[in-house]
Amino acid sequence: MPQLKALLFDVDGTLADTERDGHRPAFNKAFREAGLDWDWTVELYADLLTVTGGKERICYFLEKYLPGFAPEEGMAEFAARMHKRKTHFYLQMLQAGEIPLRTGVARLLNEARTAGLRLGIATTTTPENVTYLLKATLGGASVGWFDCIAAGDIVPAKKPAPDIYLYAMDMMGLKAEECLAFEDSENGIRSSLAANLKTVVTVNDYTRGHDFSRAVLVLDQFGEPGMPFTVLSGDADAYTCVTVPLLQQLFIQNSLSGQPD
Ligand code: XBP
Ligand code: MG
Repeated sequence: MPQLKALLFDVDGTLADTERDGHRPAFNKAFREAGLDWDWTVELYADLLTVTGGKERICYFLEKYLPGFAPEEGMAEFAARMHKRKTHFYLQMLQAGEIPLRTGVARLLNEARTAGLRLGIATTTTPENVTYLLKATLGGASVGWFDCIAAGDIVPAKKPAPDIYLYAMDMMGLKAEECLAFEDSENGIRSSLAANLKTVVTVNDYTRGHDFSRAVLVLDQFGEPGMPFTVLSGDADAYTCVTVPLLQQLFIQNSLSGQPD
């Protein structure tokens, strides 16, 4: 009988709704500080999110929307310099407690730990962004709840490549058949599926229309007792929020039916 051993979480959009009111304004602050009048609006950012990684996103923006822009220092150096300042502003927001966890995340992490499930992170964002988010929302000790925080440039290819999930599983000594992944976006689930991981999705406003046809379950949120999730696709039985028994049930059903192949 297959046994669920670990939960592997994406961060941006999954643990917290970080993009619209977190990363996006932090990029804008960095541009303004540098004397640039670029404004990444909520609408424009939907397109920019098709590229994962902040430095990669800056380069994509320049190539597509400002093709004449040629910084003296070179594109990669310019993007890295802007991104460093963007990270500074983003960390300030985290430290100020401006970015909460999504509904049900803290409860689920606690329940998973109590049940003896191992926890890991697989994200394209910068490592400090993860540790600051965890410390600000769950306390300093929470960083140690995760056996591996796989983040950012530690792998050569970011999502949708499978590299970050493969790296996390390698570090944790786990096989894909022993884990469930949690994602919120198409780039994210392409990455987890390419790493052969059964994947649960919680959507957000930027990702509601993405293709999640190969997810084991798609929800609007993890939910809480008294604050039920809405099932967008898949079968959550009689459950109304994501709990360890629901995850174990999904894991066994989908292991037997050979998901995600
Ligand atoms: C998240 C990202 C990140 C963040 C910004 O994607 O693509 O780039 O938007 O963080 P996912 P950085 O949730 O699929 O991991 O600026 O630190 O890259
Ligand atoms: Mg995400």
